[in-house]
Amino acid sequence: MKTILPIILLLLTGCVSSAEQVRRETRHAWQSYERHALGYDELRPVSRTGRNWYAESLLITPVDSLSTLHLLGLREEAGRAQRLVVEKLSFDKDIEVKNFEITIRLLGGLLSAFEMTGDRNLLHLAEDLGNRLLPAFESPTGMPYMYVNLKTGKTRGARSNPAEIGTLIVEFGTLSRHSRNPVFFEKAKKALVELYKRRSAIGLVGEEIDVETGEWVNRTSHVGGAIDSYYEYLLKCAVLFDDSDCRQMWTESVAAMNRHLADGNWYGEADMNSGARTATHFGALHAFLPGVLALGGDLERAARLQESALSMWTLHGIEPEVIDYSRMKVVHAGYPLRPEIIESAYVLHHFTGDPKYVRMGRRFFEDLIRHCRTKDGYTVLRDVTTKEKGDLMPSYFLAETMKYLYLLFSPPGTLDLNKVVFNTEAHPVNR
Ligand code: DMJ
Repeated sequence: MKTILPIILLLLTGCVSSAEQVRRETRHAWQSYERHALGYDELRPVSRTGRNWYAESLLITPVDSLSTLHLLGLREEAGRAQRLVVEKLSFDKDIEVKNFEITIRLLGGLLSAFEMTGDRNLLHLAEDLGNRLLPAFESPTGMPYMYVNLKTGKTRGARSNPAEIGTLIVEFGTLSRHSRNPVFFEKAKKALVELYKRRSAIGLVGEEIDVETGEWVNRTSHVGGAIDSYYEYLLKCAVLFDDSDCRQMWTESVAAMNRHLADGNWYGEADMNSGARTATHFGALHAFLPGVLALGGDLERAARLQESALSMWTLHGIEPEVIDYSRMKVVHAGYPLRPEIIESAYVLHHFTGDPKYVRMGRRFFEDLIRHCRTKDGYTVLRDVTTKEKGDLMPSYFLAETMKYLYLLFSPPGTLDLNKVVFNTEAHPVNR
């Protein structure tokens, strides 16, 4: 029964619209969390247990799921999630958290749900969290430390990377707007500018930098994990806040990226100073780029790169974490339920109207059901070549993967992409 259930579900697809199916699967994932991991940060769907990121729970899955549950009209589930968050979530905890992850999942999730519902309890939680994260920016350069203690404000982790330094302004800027306190926007913008100022003569950034000395520790440049959403937020800062500095930084950065990292129909790795190719790797995280290129107006490059990403997905019937595109061989075989390729299909569909992106999404969804669905939610794969399952449903599966699938299959009026900007965790905030 275990193995035929996904097939039965796929056979039923003819009778129900794709968007409705995504709603049902989202309900399945959320209710599985409620059943086996309620109160924990994340669900382990195979062992049917919960896990926390730190010594105490920050309700990461409930907060990260809020905007999706509201958007999909899962009213009862959204109500339960929101009550849990409002009644139980407190940031007054002596724990050291990752500034970037907590910002994109919790600050972004709270602010987006506040905008959707008007529930000021969510804004108060966001303000409290924002204030507790602020000490992270107290480095000699203004670029944030990687970790901050929520109670004491003690920081740690001077070695950081462009993604963790530069992926804060959508959330901190939105918090400034709602709290009428400019300090959040100012700190996040300074971090972004200080990082940009340290780009190389050919306009690239590296993979690791010391926020105290401002010196690069690793000079490898690419568009994958550790750098990816830095580029995303340069553009989204320009779009969301109509910020001319961000617009200029994006324009110059995307030109350098296209010049030195683009490699045929892929984007590879290069030395940030010389531009010399250092590896021909591309992966699930890199697959955010077609969506960002499309948002930036370069539909042609975006469409070509999305076709490359699709060929990575179809190599083994579901997407590996990293491949070597020169040989089309898997380098890292896991699939942690990542959303980026689906997000890009959704954004490209919005801008082009081309139905091939809906067909692409249909394929992603069916493969997810086939390989990652369990009786109690969805799980990561350890290896896409063998389809061996792991035991985790990361919170971004509900925040992002299911939301972008739903939006891709829904009528255009469901959410107007011209009126919102998605943070990197898929929480929409109003322009
Ligand atoms: C999410 O937390 C965010 O999308 C982040 O920018 C990258 N990693 C995960 C999803 O893959």
